[in-house]
Amino acid sequence: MRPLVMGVLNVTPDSFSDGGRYLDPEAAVAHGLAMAAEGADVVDVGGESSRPGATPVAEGEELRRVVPVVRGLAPHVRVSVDTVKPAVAVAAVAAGATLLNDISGGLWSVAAELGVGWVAMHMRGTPPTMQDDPRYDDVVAEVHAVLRRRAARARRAGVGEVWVDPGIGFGKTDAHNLALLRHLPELVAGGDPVVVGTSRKGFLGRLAPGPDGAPAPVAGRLPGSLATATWALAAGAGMVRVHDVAPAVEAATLVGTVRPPGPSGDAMLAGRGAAAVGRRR
Ligand code: HH2
Repeated sequence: MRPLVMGVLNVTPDSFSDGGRYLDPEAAVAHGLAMAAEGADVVDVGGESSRPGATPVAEGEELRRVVPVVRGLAPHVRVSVDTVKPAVAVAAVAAGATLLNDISGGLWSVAAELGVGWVAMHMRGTPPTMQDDPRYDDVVAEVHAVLRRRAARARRAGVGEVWVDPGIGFGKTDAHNLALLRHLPELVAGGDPVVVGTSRKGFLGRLAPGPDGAPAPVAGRLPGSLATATWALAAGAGMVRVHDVAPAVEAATLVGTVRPPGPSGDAMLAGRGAAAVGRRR
């Protein structure tokens, strides 16, 4: 069984890489279906950008963006909703979403009440200011401890499918991101299936600049996105969140073939994460 791929679908005017492209619900649904056809196991629909410095979106506007797109996609592919607002989570689940992708890491009781899966992502601060000098004594230990605590709390609350995500780029310097990627095997060893999202993020451009020394622009970050997704999968992550689905599916297929079964690999997805797999198309 190969690890899973979550395709990103931002129904926003201002997301850092695909902002403005899928504001029209028809265009958004068409892109979601195209990602499903490329092999995405989950399409992650978001109506509020969380890029550094992003301005929060009003609840009514986020509902207006997200709900019709979830409704259009849910009969065809598993849909997650990328939101921190309980009302948006409730409406998206009513429209067919079965997974809450929660960058705040605080919606476990909502997931429990709705009877859906939950992705607990780690974020320090909030998007408007999270990149203003983030500091940790030991970023790996602190992030892993927070995620383990939240996952345990969610399971106690009755959430049957819990994923943890170190939140690359969310209140983290480039060095923090690298440390979290380097130490992914320890997070995997904790036993909760792990999601990782590096796709097209700014640190890739800074760490692997072009021949002229300039940071790679968003459009030039596919190699870095694939390299880090492959790294994460090889380290045992159960799912990667990506914009470019087709190459990620190919990478996931190859890693799934090479990688021995591990805590967040085949055995995990066949066990505790079975709900995720069972609800795939
Ligand atoms: N990253 C982004 C948004 N949601 N969810 C999880 N679980 N993990 C991530 O790393 C993650 C996430 C940011 O990327 P994107 O959605 O492309 O951009 P924007 O926030 O500008 O809409």
